[in-house]
Amino acid sequence: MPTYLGLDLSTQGLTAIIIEPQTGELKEVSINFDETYPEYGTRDGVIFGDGPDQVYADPRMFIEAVGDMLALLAEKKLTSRVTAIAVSAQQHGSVYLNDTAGGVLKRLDAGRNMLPQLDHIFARAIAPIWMDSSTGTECNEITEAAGGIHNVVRITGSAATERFAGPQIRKFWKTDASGYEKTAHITLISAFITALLTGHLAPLDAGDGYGANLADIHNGRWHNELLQITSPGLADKLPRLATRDERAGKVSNYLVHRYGFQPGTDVLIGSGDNPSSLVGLGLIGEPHIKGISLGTSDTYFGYMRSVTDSDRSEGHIFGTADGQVMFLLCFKNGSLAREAIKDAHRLNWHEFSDILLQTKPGNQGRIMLPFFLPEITPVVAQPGVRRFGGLDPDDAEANVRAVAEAQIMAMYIHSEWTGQRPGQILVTAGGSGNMGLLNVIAQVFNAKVQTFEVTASAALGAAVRAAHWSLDNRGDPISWQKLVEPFTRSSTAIDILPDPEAVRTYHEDNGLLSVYAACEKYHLGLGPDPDPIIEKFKATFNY
Ligand code: XUL
Repeated sequence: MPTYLGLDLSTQGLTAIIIEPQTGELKEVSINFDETYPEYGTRDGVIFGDGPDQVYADPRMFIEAVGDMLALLAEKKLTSRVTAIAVSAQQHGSVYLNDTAGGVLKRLDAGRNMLPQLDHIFARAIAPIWMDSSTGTECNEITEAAGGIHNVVRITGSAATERFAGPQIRKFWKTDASGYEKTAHITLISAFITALLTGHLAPLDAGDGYGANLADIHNGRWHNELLQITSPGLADKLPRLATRDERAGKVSNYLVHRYGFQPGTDVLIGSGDNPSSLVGLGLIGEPHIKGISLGTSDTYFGYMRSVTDSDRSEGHIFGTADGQVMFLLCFKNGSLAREAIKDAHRLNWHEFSDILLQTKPGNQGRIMLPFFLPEITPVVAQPGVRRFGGLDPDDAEANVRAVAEAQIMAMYIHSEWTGQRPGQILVTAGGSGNMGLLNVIAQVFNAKVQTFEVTASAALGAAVRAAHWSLDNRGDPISWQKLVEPFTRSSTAIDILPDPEAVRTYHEDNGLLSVYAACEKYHLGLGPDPDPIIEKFKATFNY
């Protein structure tokens, strides 16, 4: 029976999921970057540059990981029945190739590892990734040249954003003109990994491609004016943009001979991990239920029926596998901030979760702004942790509650522009096993929360995209929801429901949401000292 392979290259590792829709069988294999490739010197999968704003990866590590993963799958005899493959990857990371790349990819010798053969295809040794925030100047330049922030949001779905490929490319051109000159192709990680599978350069999907500040989300094409503003000759260096799932090609002879794939195996265009998670959670076509991914980054996302223009500076619109759009908000200090608090107080994850289950919502008005790294939402350039309302840095319980409440309240507050509040939220990725955190989400969003046994929803989404396209192509179409259903068994016996008393603590007049918003505004220089609001909270809730 046919199987379908999804590969997700995330910030910290590579995961493969193979699904067999007819039997509902699923296999998962993972490689962790720090543990497996210590020679690259990564910390949590990434390499920091001169400051906390410079974050990149070595694309050669990605090649090693893909080769090792395919070898592992072959060893487990999982490759020969694969009918189609799709890639998911951390979004925004840009990869710079020279003009030998196309030819070298085509002529890989199946008797040798991939990396030594591909070592010389790079025009830039590093791939700046989504955690990089070193392009503030370039964002300002692009915004000004494009006639202001509202123009950029209206055209590209996002304000000029530091981690996006456009500002990153502009910085590369400004700081290394000869490196830029030698660059024949600029692609994103999802399309780069796809090219390793097909043996030729791949188109870029709109799920990842719209996250570059270079495309017009209204027609799905690169936007000429923005390309010209960004850097000279950029149009010739970018791949074609595809607005819905399509085939990128067949697996290369290299994959057939080295790893035992069948010669006709289809490879889809790749996509970002968030658009892939949307698929893996069964949210394609479903505008009323939203997703939260608690991975390295925390993200909040949902399917949209149409693009809504708004006066916003935050959040993004990306394309989806079915040619529509989704919204997304990204928070960089996700699991890394939770982990920093957990480690500072010498706790394990069980204890962290128990504290959240046992302590009272509202934390007596004590607030933390957990910006351990520069933050994406809201934009915070200078990292630093701030405490308000008498939060004692040594009080483990109060700090655990403060970090969790801050993160989820920020998610709630900054997603107001997306419109309708969900009655149900599906939570995925590593943090989704943390019951305490799930409870905080249910209370702050006043919504039912569900989680699943398979927490790698991006890899699952990639496998489902492969299956959906393949079955459709064979004239045997099946709905997204039906395909996902067998693989989304709930991980808890009961759904997590909001508790009305707790909801009141956040939402009532003078509730904690207003306290958090005031603290954040104050920190950003946009509002007065929040002390009076903290006092009002305490008076309202009898502290
Ligand atoms: C989304 C984003 C992150 C990465 C992490 O815009 O930057 O969620 O995709 O993998």
